[in-house]
Amino acid sequence: MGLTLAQKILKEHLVSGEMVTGSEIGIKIDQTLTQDATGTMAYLEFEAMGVPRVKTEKSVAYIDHNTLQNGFENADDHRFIGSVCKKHGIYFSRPGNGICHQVHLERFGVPGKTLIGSDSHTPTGGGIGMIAIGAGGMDVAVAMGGGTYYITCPKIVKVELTGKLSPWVSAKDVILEVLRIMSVKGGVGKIIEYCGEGVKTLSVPERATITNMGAELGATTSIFPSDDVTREFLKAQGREEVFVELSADADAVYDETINIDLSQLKPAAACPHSPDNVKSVEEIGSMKIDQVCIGSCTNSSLLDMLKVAYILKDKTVHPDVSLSIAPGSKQVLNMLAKCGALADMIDAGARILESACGPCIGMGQSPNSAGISLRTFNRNFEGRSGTKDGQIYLVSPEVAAASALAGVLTDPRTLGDMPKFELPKVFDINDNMVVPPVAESEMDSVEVLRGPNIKPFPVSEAMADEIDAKCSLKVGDNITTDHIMPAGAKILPLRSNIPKISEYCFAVCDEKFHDRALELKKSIIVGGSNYGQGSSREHAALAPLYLGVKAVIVKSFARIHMANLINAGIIPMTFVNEADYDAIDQMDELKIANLKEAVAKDNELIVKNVTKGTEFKVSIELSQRQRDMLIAGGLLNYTKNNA
Ligand code: MIC
Ligand code: SF4
Repeated sequence: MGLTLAQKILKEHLVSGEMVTGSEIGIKIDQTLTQDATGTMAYLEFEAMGVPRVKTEKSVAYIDHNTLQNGFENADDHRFIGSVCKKHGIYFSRPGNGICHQVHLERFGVPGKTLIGSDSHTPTGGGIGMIAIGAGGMDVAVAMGGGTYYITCPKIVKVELTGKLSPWVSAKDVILEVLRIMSVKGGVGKIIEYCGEGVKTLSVPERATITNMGAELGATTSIFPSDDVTREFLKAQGREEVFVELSADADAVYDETINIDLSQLKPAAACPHSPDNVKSVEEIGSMKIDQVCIGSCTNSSLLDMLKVAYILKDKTVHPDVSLSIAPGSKQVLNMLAKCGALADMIDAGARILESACGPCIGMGQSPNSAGISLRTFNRNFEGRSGTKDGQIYLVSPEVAAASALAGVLTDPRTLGDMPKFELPKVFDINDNMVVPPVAESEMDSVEVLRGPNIKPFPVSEAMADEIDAKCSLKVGDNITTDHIMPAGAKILPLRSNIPKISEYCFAVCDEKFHDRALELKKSIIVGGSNYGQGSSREHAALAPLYLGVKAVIVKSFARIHMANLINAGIIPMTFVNEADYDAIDQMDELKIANLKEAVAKDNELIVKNVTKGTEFKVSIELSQRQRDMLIAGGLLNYTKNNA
């Protein structure tokens, strides 16, 4: 039986377990990336492991999220990360060099290699045939130290692409269609593999838009074959030598198949407040808009920006609309400047932002009250923009630019003929904003610089034999990590200060949660399905840990968040019978006896609802490694115990 491309790469990197769907496998990691909002913690954790130099083929730290610096905190964190990198063998991409995923694709990604990143959109690397997976900071720290990375051996979904995109229809519309079909939880436990004749009609940046936003499916990752298009891209980046041709075997067997005829797709938008709430632009109609933001790791490539500049050229942004544009990397921005496209954008009235995440993570550009904002980003979760009642629609750069001119949601197919947009034969290459580490022999001369905002991470204790605790919070379905641990300009600077950032934990859902949880000292959270979807931020586990949360009982978990909970020593439990969810109220007292014994070997345990005088079953189907880790009180304790 043949193998799919993802299976081939996983098999080649297999360190433990067997390639049996649903079982835990350990893989060797070739490359890692971090960004600054998760990186400070990841490097504190790396330091705590006591490994002098990273053991990966390449590890890169990017500064792209916390670039506002409206206080000393972010700058201190940047300085800390820069000095750790220099000492321990990590390449440091300075602020201004661009968004981690865009730059990594351009300058460092290698087909056939494994990459984990402390950011959920790491699957962008799947656009050049990598197995690129988003993970919690602690997992990335372990991988930098040469440790194995563990995942559930995924199902493989084949997305068979046929045909060719019509003019003004975009890669964004492809992934929005996949999201419409599969939903934000449809990809959990799966890798999405793109195949078929349509693949060769898509350039690398287009493929990367699709794999990037596969994160919104909850998928482990997404991947495209590495073919002539990949070779051309790498050649233009001056890196042809890393090219290898990769594809699935002709007789590969897939768990599911989805067929998409590219020629049938139309411009689409994900409506508030979920990336899978997809409608065609036609269907939504010409809604009046207040804001347009173009950029983010999904849609900030040179190709995207050239299309936007073409649409804006010699026109003016509608008087009622604010348009901001953040090119994804220094390379993109510089090439736009040199070819004159940047001038076209500026002329039209676009507000040019630095090459960073910016508005995507609520770092500025929050829309007006109840404002309608079209964004080329990947997430439109409630409140993420920084405006609680902001109405965010996710669209392609083509829809965004056409609408910014018209002042209403606009189908770009009304723009007339589309010229052929092509990638350059040679990109502008200048890696002067990437600081290499010092040689190992000189590492002792590098001092690690810490600011006062950097506080030690909370220590978890070995598991107690019983939990007798109140339900400090009950929430519904599809709770995102933006609910659990919000981001934005005010909160992000506190990413290296868990006690302080915990004050905002779940503030979107319940402002009193922090005080209540602290008062209770220990508690349990109850939630619905797809709990913890979205970001990889381990702060969504570390803040609850700090606030005394011992277990989370939900209908189902998102992958990265569940791994982060286990790493933090918080027990993830799922209802055996989902109807039991309804019978629990916030502040009910829940009791679990013989906990250690059950976590050590059982797949189910009984929870007593002392308040209601009832009991219900929860499932704790975990690997032995996860069980041992929970009993030890999380990954750091487990690693120390085993050292
Ligand atoms: C996001 O898009 O939510 C982020 C900010 O990039 C996060 C990482 C973080 O919270 O720092 C992600 O996607 O993992
Ligand atoms: Fe940055 Fe937004 Fe991409 Fe997250 S999704 S890495 S915040 S650009």
